[in-house]
Amino acid sequence: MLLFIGMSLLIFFAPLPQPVQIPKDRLIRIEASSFQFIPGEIQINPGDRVTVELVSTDVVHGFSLDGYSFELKADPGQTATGTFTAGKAGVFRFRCSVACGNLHPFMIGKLQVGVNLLLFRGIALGLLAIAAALVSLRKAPRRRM
Ligand SMILES: [Cu+2]
Repeated sequence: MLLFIGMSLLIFFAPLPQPVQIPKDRLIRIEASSFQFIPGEIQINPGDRVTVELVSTDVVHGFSLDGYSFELKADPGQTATGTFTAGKAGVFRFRCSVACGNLHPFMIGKLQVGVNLLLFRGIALGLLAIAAALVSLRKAPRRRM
């Protein structure tokens, strides 16, 4: 039992090496309309220099990226452009920063910088739990009728 607890702590907290990727220049075009961003999920690599083209197809929309001080605002039919360097790995939300209507608070997207380690750790923990369950089933004494 202690072995499994130790292994699960290791899986959860061990620093895993991020695969090294050569930073690239990226151009990402994001279409903003009430009340969504297209694409709503973006994956890039740490160190990438990202140029965002925010296009608004209806009313004024904003683009504010959590964790980075990066903001854009696009007028109707216009494109706003800005560049940032993805220096921090992790998952960051981006949201509309201009009140654009009823569902404005739900106008949110996701930027993933690097590999989703949490997902891998979760899968590993799940496999470990299955292994622990199998072992404890084998150890349980058999009862005779
Ligand atoms: Cu909005």
